[in-house]
Amino acid sequence: MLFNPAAERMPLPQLRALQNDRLRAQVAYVHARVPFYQQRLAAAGLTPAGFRGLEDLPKLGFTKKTDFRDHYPFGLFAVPEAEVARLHCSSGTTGKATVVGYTAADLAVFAELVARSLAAAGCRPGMKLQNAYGYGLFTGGLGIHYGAEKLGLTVIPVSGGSTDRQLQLLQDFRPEILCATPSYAQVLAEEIERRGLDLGAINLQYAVLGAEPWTEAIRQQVQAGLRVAATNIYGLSEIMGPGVSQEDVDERGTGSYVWEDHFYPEIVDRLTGEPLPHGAPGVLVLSTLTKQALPILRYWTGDITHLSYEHSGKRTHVKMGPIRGRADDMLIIRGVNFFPTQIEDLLQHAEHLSPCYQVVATRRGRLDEVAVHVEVAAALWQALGLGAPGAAPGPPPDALVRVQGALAKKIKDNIGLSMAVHLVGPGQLPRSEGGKLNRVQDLRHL
Ligand code: ADP
Ligand code: K
Repeated sequence: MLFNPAAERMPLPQLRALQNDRLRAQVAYVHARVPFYQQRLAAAGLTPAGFRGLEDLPKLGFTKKTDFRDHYPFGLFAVPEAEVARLHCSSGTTGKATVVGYTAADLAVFAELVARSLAAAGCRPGMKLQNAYGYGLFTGGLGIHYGAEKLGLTVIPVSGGSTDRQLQLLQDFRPEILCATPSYAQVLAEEIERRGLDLGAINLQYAVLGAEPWTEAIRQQVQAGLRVAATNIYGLSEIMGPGVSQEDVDERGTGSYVWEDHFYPEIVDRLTGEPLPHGAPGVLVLSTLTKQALPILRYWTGDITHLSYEHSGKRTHVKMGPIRGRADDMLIIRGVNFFPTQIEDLLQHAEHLSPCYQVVATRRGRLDEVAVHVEVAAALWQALGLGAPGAAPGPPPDALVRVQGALAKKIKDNIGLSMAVHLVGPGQLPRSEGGKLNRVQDLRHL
């Protein structure tokens, strides 16, 4: 189902014309209202009257997270405080929270784009949605909430965490849809299995997962464990919140539609900042086209992905690939660029291992070392008669040594780095407590 077919299927020439009109208006608007952008435009030799549109956009520098911090809390806002209908903060994965604001009209667009996203995920009016995204300053909870209402869903605003309650509500209220971080959806799937709950008593059909990077390995685990079709929702507070892009349930694995009538995406080189052609991986840079309270031009998301129209299906808008990590998440180990999610890709095809892992980077002398901790699949653990997963380990059985060696070799062959592989029992690694899970510890610079 398309929530807004006229917008979602707009022919490309018309979409481009709309973007140009909206961008020119947004540039004139920030020039008149936001000193920060007035200076930026002047520094780039641009005037609102002379600004031609998309073709002039790369002349502007980037807006970065530090710009939000330098203008904390409301310095980048384009409207008087009294016109701000709501404030949110980013969840602060990378330092001090940044403050964002919305007018009533911004909130209406936010709700519409989340409604579009949920419709693309398979949700239809009349269904119930259990919202396990965190409510509060984080944009996830309320962002999903109002979009779900706009689509005509019944919202169960449970927020993140409280696994007992989540499972109870899934059984008692029988929602068709779950919204959660992928790592928390994994936790719910595992708990259902561990407690031996009957999947028949749970009515889920769709899971809409986002707020942190995830991969096909996790998709498979969640889809099997919750018996759902799981799609990706992407967004960030600085631009809006969840619903900047969304994967279609029938086109899973081919990327997420960026709602191009409201956001203009570019991919740039992470070192030079130069725009890259479609298909090339780089940093996603987003410009808002219709924001009132906090219009942002060329926001450096730090997220690494690529764009492509090749896989367009039901809609004309561009698709972005999965986030391969953040530019600032990338580890450079002994000169090799490495995203921890590459480990996840390998685990997808590793027999006898679960997709629960942790990567720890340390430095011995001048040499970077990486240790990968992975959970053994419960089936193998039991078959080997290894007992309680947390018990003091005896000498590992040959079967485990072989599994460990196979993964170490795979890592070396595919990533080009030798890493120490440590296998642990099922359930031994940290789990999401309802929010984001950090699978990477970089201890090299402590
Ligand atoms: P923070 O930067 O503090 O996490 P937000 O809470 O606004 O701020 O989160 C936005 C970021 O979360 C994005 O820039 C991206 O790194 C990550 N993110 C959000 N959705 C996804 C997703 N579907 N896949 C991968 N990463 C995502
Ligand atoms: K996030």
